[in-house]
Amino acid sequence: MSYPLTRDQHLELYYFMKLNRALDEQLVRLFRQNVVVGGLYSNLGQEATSVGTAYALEKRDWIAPMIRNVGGLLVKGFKPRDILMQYMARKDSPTMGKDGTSHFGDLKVRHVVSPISMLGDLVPVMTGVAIAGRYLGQNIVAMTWVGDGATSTGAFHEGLNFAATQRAALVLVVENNQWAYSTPVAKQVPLHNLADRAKAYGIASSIVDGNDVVAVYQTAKEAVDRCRAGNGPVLIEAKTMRMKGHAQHDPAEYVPKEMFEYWEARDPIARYEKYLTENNIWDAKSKAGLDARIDKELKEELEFAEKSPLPPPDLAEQGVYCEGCHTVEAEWKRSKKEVTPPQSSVKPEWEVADFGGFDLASTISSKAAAAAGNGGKSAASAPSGKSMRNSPEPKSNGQKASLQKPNERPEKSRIAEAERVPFGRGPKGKAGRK
Ligand SMILES: Cc1ncc(C[n+]2csc(CCOP(=O)(O)OP(=O)(O)O)c2C)c(N)n1
Ligand SMILES: [Mg+2]
Repeated sequence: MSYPLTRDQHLELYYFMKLNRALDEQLVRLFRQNVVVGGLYSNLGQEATSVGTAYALEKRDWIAPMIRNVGGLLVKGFKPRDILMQYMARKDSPTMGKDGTSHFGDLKVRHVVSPISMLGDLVPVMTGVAIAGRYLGQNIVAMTWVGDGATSTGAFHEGLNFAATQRAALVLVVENNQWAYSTPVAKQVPLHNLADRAKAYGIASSIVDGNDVVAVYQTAKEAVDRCRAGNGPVLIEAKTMRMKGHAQHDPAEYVPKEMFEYWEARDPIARYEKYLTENNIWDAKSKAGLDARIDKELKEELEFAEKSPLPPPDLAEQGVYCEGCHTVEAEWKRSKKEVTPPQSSVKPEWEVADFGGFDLASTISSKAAAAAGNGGKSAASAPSGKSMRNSPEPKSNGQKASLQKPNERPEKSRIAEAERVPFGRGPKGKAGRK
């Protein structure tokens, strides 16, 4: 599916990517001047992934960024001053100087959940955000990003399984930037495409060229729309490259020189500039105008950040615990009656798709099995009692790939006449009913 972008939107994508990079470079200068208080993690080379995915969201939607998603923060409405002051631990920063890196969010206005440093933990958290939004009738989509390394954590897998089971409106962007600290992907995942992780959870997935901002946006928009329509989570693998070391302390000497050269030739901003020129979306004058605007804005933002003082010592003991400093209230977008009894009441006995046996005919009446289209035969008919699943490798040419649809769910009709079995949740006396 194609989602046309207007000229203004095209230029806005450029603005955010270029601002992301300029801010990155500014932060490096500040780090070297020793005014950045914590660690600094470069976004260089990943601007298209971060900006293009977040750009597919609406104002009501939620994000949870990680260290390389400053682009997403800018798209969601944070100003460079917020990010600068945060890294400089200034009093006027979003955390009032209490955190020296990226741990800040905005639950009220911009719908940004603060990053969690434990890799993968945002997957279950954002699944919860998506489910809460559905419960409250908000029709929101939740998006978060994980690195290639983070896809090997337990929380990633638990979270994704939970999201899939709940059919949560979660867009999970796997930023495959080829490295987790000094570990290349092939040394920690036995898969070529990380999008294949989705297969284990029966959810849709896509692979996209993460350095092509238009392709990233198109892929993300399709995923966001799919989620909003209630079709369950989508995993997007964006193939990109971390163009610096893990953080400022790391010169990335373990990365082959040729690999940097390969990705340098695919720089997302240089590529997009060429695209804008070749498609007559801008000319030299409009480019110069945008660059000058970014330059001016960043200077003003830096000036503001530098004027902000360091926090006074007594602030350290304030705001540690909430003592009524803010209210936590659900934003209901539908009548509570819909989710409280009697409307919300469900049958006290679960419906099951099948009984889970190897031989379907043993658990589903032959009439129901015939309705499922196998003429009453067992679905698993290998003579040896073994079955084999075909799982073809998804093709990727590095461009936006079409969405891989999840496995089909079992048809309800297949269980229409199946006998009920004890389930442990039925009302007294009914459990075990035939
Ligand atoms: C659960 C957990 N294990 C280990 C770490 C330490 N750690 C921080 S960043 C990082 C590498 C992350 O690599 P990746 O997920 O690919 O993200 P990238 O840095 O490439 O964006 C590690 C191992 C952590 N924060 N959390
Ligand atoms: Mg990585």
